[in-house]
Amino acid sequence: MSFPKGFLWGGATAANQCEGAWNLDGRGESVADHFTKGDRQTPRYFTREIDKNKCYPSHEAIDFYHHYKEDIGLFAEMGFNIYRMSISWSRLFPNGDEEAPNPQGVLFYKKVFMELKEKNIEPLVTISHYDIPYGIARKYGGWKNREFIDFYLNYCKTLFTEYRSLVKYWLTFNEINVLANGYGDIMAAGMLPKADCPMFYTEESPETKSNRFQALHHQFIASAKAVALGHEIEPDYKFGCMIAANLPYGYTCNPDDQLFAQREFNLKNYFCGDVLCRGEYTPMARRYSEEENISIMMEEGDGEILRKGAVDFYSFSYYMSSCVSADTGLEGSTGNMTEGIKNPYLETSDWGWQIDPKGLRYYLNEVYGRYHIPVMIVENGLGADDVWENGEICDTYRIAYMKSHIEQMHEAIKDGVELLGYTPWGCIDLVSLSTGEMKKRYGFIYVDKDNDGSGDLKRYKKKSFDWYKEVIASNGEKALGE
Ligand code: BGP
Repeated sequence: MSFPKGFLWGGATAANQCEGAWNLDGRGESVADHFTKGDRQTPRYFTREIDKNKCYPSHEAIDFYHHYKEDIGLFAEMGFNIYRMSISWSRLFPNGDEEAPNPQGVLFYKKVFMELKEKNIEPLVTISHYDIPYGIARKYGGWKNREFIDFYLNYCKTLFTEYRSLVKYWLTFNEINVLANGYGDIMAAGMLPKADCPMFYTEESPETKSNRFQALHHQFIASAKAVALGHEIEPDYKFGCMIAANLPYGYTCNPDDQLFAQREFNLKNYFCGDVLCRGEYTPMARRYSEEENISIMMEEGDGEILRKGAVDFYSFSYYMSSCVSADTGLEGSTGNMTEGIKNPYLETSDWGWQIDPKGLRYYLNEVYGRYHIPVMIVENGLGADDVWENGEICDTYRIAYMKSHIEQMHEAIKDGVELLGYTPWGCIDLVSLSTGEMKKRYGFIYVDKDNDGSGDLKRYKKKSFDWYKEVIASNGEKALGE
């Protein structure tokens, strides 16, 4: 009944959403430090200058920088054997284009990795999680500039050599496909607008679209080169791509809806997956680029670089599914940087994301069926407004969400999927990416900090903490029973 021996159970965070200490010990500004707080109704804003009258959640976040020992202690208490975290690039390279890293930054992550090692927790490190040094974004125009590849590789070289004996699993770019899916010019590509504007604002023109795909191409090359470099430095390193799972169901059995869904699935997952896992742009990607008038400048030799830098495993974030239809007049729904049509069979979270555990099994089968390489779920979870009642947070809704997803993971394993591990998102409460709030919580661990910035950052265990601990101790069995 349980999961395969050695299954990796843990949790996931990202530096800009948990670390804080944004200007300490030589760290430079990151693009993420320029996003203000929003909420479900109010978008986050990007401001070119830091405005003292505005709130920027990444500046303090949950102050993991000063609480890492305590937090890792709590992860160890739950029994984690893996912890997904990211490195703040500008903590190591304050502007991004320095030759040598900031020694205090190098030391900080060394201490974090040592702490994990002592607790027998394997780090899974995202090299770039929406966290680009502001200096190079401003000076070189972001990832559409090919020079970014060298800055990134210099950063990777530092990571791969400094932490050689401490890290084995690496992810090159978080949710790399957001660029292909029309999001993240500022956040994921560091292409800064001339004036302050909402974080997800994209002034769409043939030029901005081409810039986005150009930036994506450079990230593909950077990823492939990083994989090759990493394998050269340490053959035991394992690299994964990281894709935001996008699961669009055709709304009806009208063949037009089904074709639409298939095309969406391909473009939103396999466009990037094929380049990263197979080292090639598939014909479907080429047709799309032609139809959409997207021009991507490639250099001679790029094809070979991509082929030599294929990843070792496929990892993804999964929160929900959506529906699509050729009929445009249907009621819409929102989600993790995706839009679609409301599915009448599914419930939604308080933030409107459609909860679909069976979709996770479907997705696992799809991607494993295509690539035949091991798979890892590196984000999943329920963002909810947790409330204290009688001195505790009784998050049974989170337990139900996780249980239903773990059950479907187990089914997928029985289907034959080689699933390596599971690191649910925001294992400790942290800043929400899309809204910048603290109110949208994912954790097993509650952090005393509110939307208005009040709170003493004290950590508390929620009911889900003990439940997940039992899940891990039983290698999953606890989640499979009644
Ligand atoms: C993913 C990001 C994460 C994370 C998560 C949840 O897209 O990789 O950084 O935040 O979504 O999203 P949110 O924080 O908006 O609820």
